[in-house]
Amino acid sequence: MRRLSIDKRAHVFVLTGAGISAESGIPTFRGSGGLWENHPVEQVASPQGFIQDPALVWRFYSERRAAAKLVKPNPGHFALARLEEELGEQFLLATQNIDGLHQMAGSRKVIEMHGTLWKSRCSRCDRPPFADDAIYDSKNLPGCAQCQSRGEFALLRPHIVWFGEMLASENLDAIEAFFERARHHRFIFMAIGTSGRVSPASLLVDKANALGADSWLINAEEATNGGAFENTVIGKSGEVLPSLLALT
Ligand code: BJW
Repeated sequence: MRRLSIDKRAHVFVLTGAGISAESGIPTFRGSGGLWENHPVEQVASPQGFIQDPALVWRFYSERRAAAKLVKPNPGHFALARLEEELGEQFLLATQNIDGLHQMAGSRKVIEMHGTLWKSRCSRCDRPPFADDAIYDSKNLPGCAQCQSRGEFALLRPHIVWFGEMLASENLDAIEAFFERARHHRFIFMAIGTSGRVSPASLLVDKANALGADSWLINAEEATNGGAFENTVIGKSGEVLPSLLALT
């Protein structure tokens, strides 16, 4: 296997997925014991699922809020925060995770592609998303105060990107702008702890390759889009990243 060498001139883009938080105790989606086992994905992570059974969806995300409050970042999260400190604007982290562990480890600029567990928004009006870590009882689902003030009723929903929903365009634009800058330098693309099954995140490697990036996959097993990477390191991110990401 080739050695990864990151020097001060490199531009590094990192995409993370559920696997990076596995060693912190958060189950992945598609592994054994994965989050979807008790709930079919479309029941809890789609707009249709929310319309059909908002209580089930809020129970699912409330349980995840409660569990995420108890966990801490692991050495993989810390290694990425250190690399950002060293590379500054030459580094960008985009995560599919909603747990906030990268920020807790010290990462400053984090693109949360699939939203965050720690905000809610109205399912109907244009009130901006707001901080919310409440655990909701299924008999007492949260309503929107802004709609209520107009004499209307609408449920709050988690500020999460569900299946079939568009990702925020400002996030995709920020990734594209970084790629555009990085292509003129030594460009390293890394995907860490992600099965490569969910688009558009899974397609970023193809874009990066087309712009001349050196692409690396760091995962506990081969990924669905694994063939797109020039280099693969099979292992646990918390064990692999601290030495792999050390500057040369
Ligand atoms: C370790 C490790 C350790 C373990 N160290 N590694 C047909 C109909 C409708 C839509 C589509 C369709 N076909 C395709 C689509 C598009 C769809 C999609 O991709 N679907 C596929 C499932 C087929 N995507 C979307 O809908 C997206 N929007 C979109 O495309 O808009 C345009 C559009 C609209 C309408 C139609 C078509 C296009 C939105 C995607 C939103 C994803 N949301 C979720 C849930 C919400 C967040 C939450 O509740 O947490 O996000 S799905 C779920 O998967 C979650 C994750 O972020 C995401 C990715 O999963 P991830 O992170 O890769 O986790 P795992 O578990 O899959 O993998 C973990 C890996 O880690 C494993 O490989 C382990 O081996 C490894 N690992 N321990 C290193 N210690």
